[in-house]
Amino acid sequence: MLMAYGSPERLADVPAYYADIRGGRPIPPELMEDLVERYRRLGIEERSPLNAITDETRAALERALGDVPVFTGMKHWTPRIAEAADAAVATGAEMIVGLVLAPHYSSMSIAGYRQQLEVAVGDRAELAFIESWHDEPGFVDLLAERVRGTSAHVVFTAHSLPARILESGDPYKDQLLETSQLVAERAALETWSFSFQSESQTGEPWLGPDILDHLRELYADGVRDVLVCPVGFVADHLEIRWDLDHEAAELAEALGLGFRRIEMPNADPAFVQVLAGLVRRVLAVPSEA
Ligand code: FEC
Repeated sequence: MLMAYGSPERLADVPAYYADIRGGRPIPPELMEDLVERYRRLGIEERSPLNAITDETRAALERALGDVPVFTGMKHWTPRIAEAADAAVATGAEMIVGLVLAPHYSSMSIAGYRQQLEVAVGDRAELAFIESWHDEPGFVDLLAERVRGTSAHVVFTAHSLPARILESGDPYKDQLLETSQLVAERAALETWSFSFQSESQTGEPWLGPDILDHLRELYADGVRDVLVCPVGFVADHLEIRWDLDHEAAELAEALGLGFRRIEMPNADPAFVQVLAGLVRRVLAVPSEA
């Protein structure tokens, strides 16, 4: 079961999608309008590029695994995790491996995928859930390859979360810093830092620094060229194509700061091999290599 956040398939789906993310909490109309506008400006009218990427990754993973069927289940859109679990059980699966297309564990992210999958599978099959893969050597290598040799200051980023997660000892931030450190070491980077991105307006403090403040600080410290490596995401979606490629890039331009980001792993064969390795390990299927 390859799980992802999910994206509205059409512009008309955005209100229902946002309502799902909010889990029943009311949505101020201006936030709804703002979200619809962001999707519109990305050119999403009738088809979502994010969902297409997830499906491409699913198909490539299935090919890489040989005889193991792979289903996609979305946390906030269709096909839902529950529908995908039903489809997997219907094929007679006795064991389901849960893998999320997000490498770092948090009680506010991965735990939600796990809960949806556990409820959906019930006692119909055995469940093996991969909680995090933030230090997976192949993943670290793949990112290191994309930043190696740069003369720019590398900024690693990930989705922010409400700061209260730290009070309960949530490993999210530590895992993000560990991935960043591992990639920086593997690529022998001279200068790097970490910042969060994509904070939501929920009325409570979120983890920082936010990338926009961070870019201003870097510029004030004399940095003139930045390469962003979003370690907390693996695909081109709203948070990459709007928050980084539009918002952050626009600020950098206004500051006079050179700004680029790495290509996301998406369905890159090397990345699919990393995912296949994680699944094989759980299934104890020997690698073909
Ligand atoms: O491209 C797309 O259509 C979907 C992009 C997308 C990804 C994503 C990943 C993560 N989120 C995480 C946490 C939160 C929390 C809230 C929240 C809100 C939103 C909204 C949109 C959205 N997220 Fe997201 N997230 C994506 C999209 N996210 C749209 C609602 C509008 C907005 O705030 O901008 C706040 C919920 C609330 O209000 O109660 C918390 C985390 C990840 C990375 C892990 C993962 O991928 O699961 C953590 C991709």
